Formats: sequence, structure tokens, C-alpha cells
Amino acid sequence: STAGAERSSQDKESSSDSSAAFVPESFLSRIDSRWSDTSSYGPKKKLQGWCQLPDGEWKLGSILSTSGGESIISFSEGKVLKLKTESILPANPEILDGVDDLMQLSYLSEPSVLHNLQYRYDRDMIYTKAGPVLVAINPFKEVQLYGNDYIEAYRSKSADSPHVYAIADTAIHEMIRDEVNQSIIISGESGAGKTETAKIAMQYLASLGGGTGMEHEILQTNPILEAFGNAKTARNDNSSRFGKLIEIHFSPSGKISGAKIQTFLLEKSRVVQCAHGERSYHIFYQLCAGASKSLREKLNLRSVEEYRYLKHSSCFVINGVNDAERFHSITAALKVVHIRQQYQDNVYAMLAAILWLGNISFTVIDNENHVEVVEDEAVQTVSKLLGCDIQDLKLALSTRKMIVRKENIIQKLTLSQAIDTRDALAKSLYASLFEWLVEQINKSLNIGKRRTGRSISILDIYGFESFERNSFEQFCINYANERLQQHFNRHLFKLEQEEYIQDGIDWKKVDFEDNQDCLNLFETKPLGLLSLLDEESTFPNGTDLTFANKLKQHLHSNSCFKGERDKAFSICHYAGEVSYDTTGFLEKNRDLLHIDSIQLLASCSCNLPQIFVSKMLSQSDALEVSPYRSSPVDSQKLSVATKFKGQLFQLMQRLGNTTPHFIRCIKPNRLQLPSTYEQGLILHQLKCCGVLEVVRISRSGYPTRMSHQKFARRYGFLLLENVAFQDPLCVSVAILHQFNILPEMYQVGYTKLFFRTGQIGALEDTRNRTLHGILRVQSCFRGHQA
Ligand code: AD9
Ligand code: MG
Repeated sequence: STAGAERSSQDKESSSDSSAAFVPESFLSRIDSRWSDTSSYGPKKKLQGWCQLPDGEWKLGSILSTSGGESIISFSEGKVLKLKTESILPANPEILDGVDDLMQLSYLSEPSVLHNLQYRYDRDMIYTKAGPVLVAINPFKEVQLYGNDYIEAYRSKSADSPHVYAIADTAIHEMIRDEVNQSIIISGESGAGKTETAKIAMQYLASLGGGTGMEHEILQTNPILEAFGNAKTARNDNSSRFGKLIEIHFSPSGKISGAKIQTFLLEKSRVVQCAHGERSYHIFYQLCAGASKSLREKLNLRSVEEYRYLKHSSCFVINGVNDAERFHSITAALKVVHIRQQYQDNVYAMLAAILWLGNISFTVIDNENHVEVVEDEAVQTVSKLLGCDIQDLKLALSTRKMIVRKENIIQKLTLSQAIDTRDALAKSLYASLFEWLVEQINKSLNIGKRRTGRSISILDIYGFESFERNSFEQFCINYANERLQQHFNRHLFKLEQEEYIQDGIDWKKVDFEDNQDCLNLFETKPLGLLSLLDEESTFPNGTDLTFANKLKQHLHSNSCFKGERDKAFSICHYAGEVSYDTTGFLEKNRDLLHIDSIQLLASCSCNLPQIFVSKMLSQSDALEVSPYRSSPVDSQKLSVATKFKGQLFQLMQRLGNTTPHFIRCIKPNRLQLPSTYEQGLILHQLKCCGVLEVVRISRSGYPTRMSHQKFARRYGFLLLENVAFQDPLCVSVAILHQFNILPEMYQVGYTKLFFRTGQIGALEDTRNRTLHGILRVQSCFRGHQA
């Protein structure tokens, strides 16, 4: 799987490193010495290094000459540049091109990492290890890496190159061997391939069978959740708008016995509005395209262009996707997870009701902008589909009951209030529907199963986000990523330490940055971001601006926080600084459904709205009482941020009891194209998902490891004395001595040698020179003979 030593050493196209601070002394001296003895060793073979061009791109160049701190570099296309020698980063010996594991690289610089990933990506090897982490680069095309033959190969261990299957296989084995639950934590930015990767892992686990058809049922939850929770966005045609944890249970004999799904933070705003060129949730389009004639009549369904919620983004279809066909598979999948026909019909009625809600309009009736609901087909259809009285519906959308000085009064709503009320009802119906669906699926996946065995959890959760404009959603997502990053760091660090200790080498603690300060910024009570947000959300006169000002007032001295102009602030996350615009923060955090809307739902004869209401009420019972608005009849519930924090703590607790396996998905370009590798974009993600952190942690230790055997075999011939019959450990030590490798540069373990970054590169150089020398002598010798 790793590159062979015999690869040709022609100039190669490559990318390079930004960690300029990490140029080993030995490299600089090699440049000089190498230049001076070019004539004596194969004159064509030049030392190569990574150079950063003015546009930021890293390129591999050959060093032609070096003097006075500057070097002349030539590039493969014939260009020649003069650069500061110290800004050139060492390239790895070609024997290391395309290694399976980035940790095998002698120089772990950014350009070397980028180059290695690209070398593999160009050959459809989309998976690479970075120590314990699997890096997966989205191919945006079908690659021949999946299916039964591959599954079998990984199961029988006849395949060992990095793969999701290998991760899933390891998880199963460790679950059985150690009797510890496992987790596969997948992250990456939108469109990087998390959901596909999660499905590939599930496919492997499901292939173990269960004998009860449970594995089939589990796989069928994917299309359902994607239909209801995914949408086309600017970044991904099938973007998950929720986070998901699926816990797959195994019987003591290692067979699948059931599963449980937990979801996080569904993006409900998409139901009523989405950006131009994006779509709402797939299921709306699937229903409109695929419903039978009788269902269309029953629901008074129209085509998607006729619904306000769907038409404003002017995007109705997805290339290569047949929504009608998808609808039929969803119907079938719902049956598989035991959602009865009657309930399916209810689900479709809810979807149609939401679409028709969006078409309800208002007329202004006085000069204070108060409104009435227009009595048209839209409002009639909604009342019919929900099973509520049409007058009640109209009142709920245009008025609000209030208690003022102990008297009940009815206040008319203004146009914008009425639209907000209508949209809030639509969003709440959809979110409740989604939640209910997950609950039904969970019931089905758990039928009669006692949880006796162990489990493997797969987490598919939005990665770190940093856009031009960042709002409440990014705030929550990035908070979650800080938590996951801490989990990741701590785990990696532990592993690294364990490997050193296991091989008996002297382990001195290497520094690593923790992100605890940033987490404290979020979580400290009462003066942390979340507490202050909740506090402001409960103030009757709180606004986004007063919230922003409060943050600036209380947090200005925190090193992870920066106040900005107007309503903005920024946070120094582990993956970089992100600026947030507080517009809409309070509203989104309160996420209120007015009591009038709740009462309306409770009065519906259709059973789903009633179920939703009882769920809402049961949830709010247990909550802290926080009257978010002046009116005491508002429903009282936990804020979104607090609820999310609770979910996150629970998640971390669960993950904390598992052995984690990390997969980092990388999106190679913004256009969702195959064979297109954008260095800058990839580097940024490697940084955000902590892969460079792994590299950094390991660079501060002994990143290069080689077994005594392999080392002795590879370099033994360089020894001046004959050691052919000695054991590999002695040979290894003799090599280290002969080449004066400084003691602080390596450690001898029980089974392996551990080297500091760059050491193997120097040895490889010597080896190559010696080989060249031998070849020259041989050819001279042959010349003499002839
Ligand atoms: V989002 O945060 O939910 O917006 P994901 O989940 O990270 O995002 P997703 O898995 O949906 O991305 O992948 C995006 C697209 O990339 C898929 O629809 C496929 O077209 C493509 N993809 C991803 N992984 C693979 C793969 N292993 N093989 C082929 C892939 N195509
Ligand atoms: Mg996804």
C-alpha cells in the first residue's frame, strides 16, 4: 500500500507547507552541502523543496543553487525563481509518496500533507489515515471501493488500506474484544461526505446481519430521514439540516439487535423560507410530484410552483433526481419501519397543511396595520387538513389573547405579527412532525429488544462553519464543534501517550493546546455566552442589540471574545476566528409558539396535531419557568440554546463511555466536481477538523516509527562492518551510531524505533546517494569489462 522505493525520482508536481517555522537545521545544511557536491552524485538529481508562490499555492521545485541565504529554484514547467532559502520547506523522499498514513511522512509540513492526500486522491484512493484519524476526501463521483466484495475483503483482513469499512471493522472487533461500546464520529463541512460516509459504515455493520431483518430496517431509516431532514442548499444538493446520532445495538453474539436514533437542531426556518436556488425539505417536492391521484384530491395538492413556501427560492428540481420516484421509495420505507397507512396519510396531510398555511394571506383592516385572514381556498384547506374550525384558525392567525390587569383581552395582530404567527405555526408543525417520525422509527427499531449487548454509535454532525455572515445556527454548531474537538484532542493525546508507554520509551509530555477557555466562554454561569443569551431572551425589552451590548460589557476581557461594531461579536474558535451577527438571536433562541396556536392545535380532530401538543406541554412541564414575553399566557419552555447544551452534554457523556473512531470528511472543491483538488480549501478544512492538530501533536513527539526489522533491512547495507547475522535491534543501533544520529532525535522502543520529524529523510538521502554511487561504480566496472 505504501509507495515502493523504486519509484522514479523525476520532478513531481506537488503542494507544500505553511508551517515555515518548522524547517529543520539539517535541511538547510543539506541544501548547501548537496549543491556543492552535485557533481559527484548523479548530476541530474537535485534536492527538492516546497515553495509557496505569491498566490499561496505550494509547488515542488528543484533547488538549483544556494548562496547568501537565497536559493534558485526551478519548477517543472520551466519557471525559475529566487527565494529565501529559509522559506523553502523540505520535501519528503519519494519513497514516501502516497503513504497510507500521514504519520509515515518524514516531514509533516502542510505542503507535504496536502501533496500526499492529492497523490492518493488522483488515484481514487480517497481514504488516508492521519494517525488514528481517517481522512476521507469526497470523490464527487462513483469510486470502485464499495460493495460486497470489498466488505468481504475487509472482514477477512485481505484488504488493509484505509477505508470506512476498516474503521467499522475495527469498531466491531474492539467492541467484542474489550467489551466497550464504540463510536464513529464523523465530521466535516457541508458537502464533505459525512452522510454518505455514515451510510457506508452502516452498510458494513448491517452486512453482519442480525437474522431478523433488523439490519434492513435500520438502513431504510436513511432515506426517510433524508427525505424529511435534508434539502438542496448552495453547498450540497442533499444537505442534512440536522445532526444525527444512531446507536446500533448488538447481541452478545455480535449480531444487530436494534437501534436508536437521536437528532439535533433541525433547521426549521427552511420550512418557511430558504435562499434563492435552494430548496425546502425534499419531502415536499416528493409528495407534490409522486402522490397518487386520490391522495392529491384528498390533500388538495397542487404543483410545487403554486406554494408560496416553495416558490420564492425559484428552485424546484435537483439535477439527476426524480422526486416522484423517491416518493414511492419513501412510502415503502415508512412501511418497513412500521408506520401504518393511517399514520402515513396523517403525515402527508400535515405536509400539505404546512404548504397551504404558507398560502394563507391577510388583508389590512385599519390604519394601525391590523389584519384579518382572507377566507380563501388556502385557509379552507388548512382547516380541513388539520381538522379544526375555520373561524378558530382565522382567529389564531390574526389575534392574540392577553391578560392585562387581570382581564382577558383580545388583541388584533399587525400584518408582520400575523405573518410571523403563521410561519411559526408552520415551522412548529414541521419540527413536531420530524420529532414524531424519529420517535416512531425508534419504536420500530426497538421492538421487544432487550438491550443486553453492546453498541456502536455513529455521529453525523455538522462540522465547524464560518461564513461571510454567521448567525444563531452557526453559533450553536460551532459550540458543538468546540465540545467535539475537545473530546478529539483528549483522546488523541491519550493514544499517543499510550503508544510511547507501550513500547517502553521515555515519554516527556509534549504541549498541546486545549480549547477549554473557549468552552468556558460559552458555558460559564452567569457571565458566559449562553447564560447571557438566555437572560436577555427572558427580558421583555431585550433586543439583539441589548444582547450584543451586554456581551461586550461582560466579556470584553475574555481572550476568546471580541466585541465588534453594532450588533456583532467574534469568538476565537480552535479553527479560527468567527464573527457573529446577533440579528435574530433572541427570537431564534426563544422559539416561541403562541398559546393561541397551541390551543388551536389541541382543538384539531386530526390526531397528529394533538399528539404534538401533548408532547410540547409535557416537555414544558419539566422546564425552568421563563416567561419570555410580557404576556403570562405564553407557553413557557426551555430556550433553544439551553436545550441544545443539554443534548450536547448528554451526547458527550455517552461518547465519553465509548472508544471513539474519528473520520474527517474533506470537500475538495466548492463546485461538487470530481478530480478537482483546491489546496487552499482543503488546507483550511484540515485545520478546522483538527487533522493538522493531530499532525502537530505528533510532530512534537516522535512521529516516524519503524520496526527494528524493517529499519535493519532498509539501511543495514550502509554499515561499514558486516552485521548480516546480528539481530535487527543490534543492526538498528549500529546504524544509528554510524550516522551520528543525535540521541535526542530518536528513541529505541521494544519493537520499534521512534524518530523526530525529518530524521528518516536524512537517512534516506544517504541511502540514495550510496545506491547511486554503487550504480555508478557498477556501470564503470561494466564499461571496463567491455
Ligand atoms: V451536509 O453537512 O449534510 O450538507 P455531508 O453530509 O457532509 O454534507 P454528503 O454525505 O451529503 O455530505 O455528500 C455530498 C455528496 O457528495 C453526496 O450526495 C455524493 O454525491 C457525494 N459523495 C460523498 N461521499 C461520496 C463517496 N464516498 N462516493 C461518491 C460521494 N460520492
Ligand atoms: Mg449530511
